[in-house]
Parts: sequence; structure tokens; C-alpha cells
Amino acid sequence: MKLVRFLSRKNKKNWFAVWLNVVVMFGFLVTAAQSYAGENNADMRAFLEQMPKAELHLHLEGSLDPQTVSRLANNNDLNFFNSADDVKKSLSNREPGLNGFLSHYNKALQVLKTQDDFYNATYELLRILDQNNIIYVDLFFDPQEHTRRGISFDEFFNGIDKGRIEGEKAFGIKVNLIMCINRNLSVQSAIEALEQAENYKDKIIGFGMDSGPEYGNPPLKFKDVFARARREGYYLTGHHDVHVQDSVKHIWQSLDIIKLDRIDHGLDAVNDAELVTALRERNICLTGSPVKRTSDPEPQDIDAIRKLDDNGVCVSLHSDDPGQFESGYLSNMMILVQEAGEFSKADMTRLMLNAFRALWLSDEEKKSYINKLKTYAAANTVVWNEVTRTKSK
Ligand code: ES4
Ligand code: ZN
Repeated sequence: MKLVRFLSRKNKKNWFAVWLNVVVMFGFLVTAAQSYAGENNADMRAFLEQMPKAELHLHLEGSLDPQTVSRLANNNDLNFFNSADDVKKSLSNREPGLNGFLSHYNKALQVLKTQDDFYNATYELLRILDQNNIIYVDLFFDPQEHTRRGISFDEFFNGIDKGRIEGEKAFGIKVNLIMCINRNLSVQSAIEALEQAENYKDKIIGFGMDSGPEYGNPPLKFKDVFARARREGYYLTGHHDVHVQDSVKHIWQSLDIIKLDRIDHGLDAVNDAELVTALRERNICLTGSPVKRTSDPEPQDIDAIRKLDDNGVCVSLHSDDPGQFESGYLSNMMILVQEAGEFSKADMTRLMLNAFRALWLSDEEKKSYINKLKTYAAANTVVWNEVTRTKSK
């Protein structure tokens, strides 16, 4: 009250002093809030970057960045993609949707020609994965895309395998390989790929299906091929991209008839409550990949991921084609997803726990990976019961 009386004496100088104080205080509060938020962001980013990770959905061919694509094109005397800008233009000018992306992808992968190219691509990829603190990777490759260009299975596979072995040693990452058949090609071609892989069966953990379009090429098309791959000892997985016509019906086929062990993408399952229950009860994990394309303001399908996670489905985050999507490698993608979805540290840890749950390893090996994540969570004061959403005893 004293202040009001004092001021009401029309003391202009003092009015000015109060006003100045208010402005200064406001500025101070704003700066403090900004710096607190900045520190928080930096803290969250460091938490995500340093988290021990499993990458389960990554195409070797999609790891080639524009510089690498153009360098290989020049080395191999190809008359396309002779500069990184050519590659970037092709990426940004592509038709929207999966088919537009695949026509870029299928052209860019043609720069891989020699065994050394495959070796280098694999080895250099593992170097980057290590920088992302990835300790386990299931790596996809597309045999038919190479054999159809006249490169034998033996030729390219030995390059990938050498890169895998040396990369494992140099970077301490465990690598398993998954061969993917192209759903757009014939059943006969898929069988041939399976037969060509015969000699390398012990070096390939999984048999998958990718490429597109999915509509018109449902999982049922390859029912007998998947059955044969199962008999030969492969784990089975398959792509079910998002926003695809009939995708829910296709995911049901993959679950009930093909009996896949895991599903790549598959986030459209969120639209079918019974399917959500089936995925949860049968413990079939979805390797989500909310990539960000140049025109997207943020990674896609954050709401689907949240809803599936809230409903107890084992869904995880992966980078898919990190050399070609703006979301890049896994650390960066996790940062984008966390920011867009405002997920907590416990939420982000659970999404990574799901990846370790989805591994095709013995229970003991899985437990040892999960313990690494658990130790990391504890060191960062993340409460494990909040990660697993179980009540404390
Ligand atoms: C792919 Cl279906 C699909 N999506 C993303 N990347 C790919 N590479 C091969 N098939
Ligand atoms: Zn993929």
C-alpha cells in the first residue's frame, strides 16, 4: 500500500523505475525458463544418444547416403547420380508414397557393384551404428535386386559377410542378417533367392519380405515360400507399410496363416481393436519406423505408436533407410519422436526395451542385453517400473 501511495504522488521517475524493474524481471524469467528448457532438451538428447540400442529395421541398401551413392556411381562408370546433388534431387522430386521412394531406392542401390562395394557399405554402416550406441543390429538386404543385375548371390553376400565379421570385431556390435524377398517379383524368383542362400543359411537369421506395392502382393502370395523358409530354419518377418490399402487384412494373413515371428512397420494395426489384442496376446512385435521425409514437419505415425504402446503392443523405433530419409540414424530419429510425442524418458526406454524383447536370441542373451538397458536407465534415474508399467512390489 505504501508503494501505491508513494507512486500515486505522481512521481513519474518512480513509475519509470517500477516499470523498468518489471521489464527486467520478466526478461530474467524468460531467459531462465529458456535456459531450463534448453538444458532439459540437451539432457534428453544426451540420454537418447547414449542409450544402448538395438536396430531391427534397417536396409543395407537404404543406408547409402547421397555422397556415397555418387562416389560409387562415378567409380563404377555409371551414367547417373554423378553428383550428390543429383541424388538429393531425385530424393526430393520423387513421387509421394512408398512407390515413389522405392523407384529412387531401386535405382540408387545399383551403384553397388563389386564385392568390395558391399563390404565397404556394410563396414561403414557398422561404424555409424556404433556412433549411435547400437549394440545389436538385424540388417536387411535385398538379394533379388542384385542378382537381377547379374551379380551372383555368392559375390555380394561374401562382401556383406566380410563387412559384418570385421565390423563386429572393430565396433563390438552383434550383427544378424535378414534376406528380404521383393513382394513385387514372382514366387519363382523368391524360391530361387531362397535356393541361392542355401550355402549361407547358417549366416542368415531371418527371411523377410519388402518392396512394393503391397496392394496386389499380399503375404498369401508367398505362403509356400515362407513355409519352406520356416522349414529351413529361418525366423520370419515381413513389411506391412503404413496407410496401405487392405493392410489390416494383410497383417491378419501374416499373423494367422504365414505365422510371421515379427512384423516390420505394421502400425495400421492400430485401426483394428481385435488385431491390437492379437498382437499383444501373441507377443508379435512391430518394428515401427516413423521416418521423416523432407516435406514432413515431424516423424509420421507418432499417435499410432503411442496408442499401440498404451495398449501393451510390443512396438519399437527404427531407422529403415537412414541414408535416404531426413530422420537419419536411430539416435536422431529417437530425438525427433520424443520431441514430437513429448514422450518421457521411461517411455523412450520402454520403446527400446521392446526392441530388445523382439530379438531372435536365446532368453539368456536377451536378458543380458536388457540388463544393459536396465543399468543405463538406473544410472539416469529412470524408474524401471515406469518403463515396464508394472506395479512395484
Ligand atoms: C522397402 Cl517396403 C520398403 N520400405 C522402405 N525401404 C525399403 N527397402 C526395400 N523395401
Ligand atoms: Zn523397411
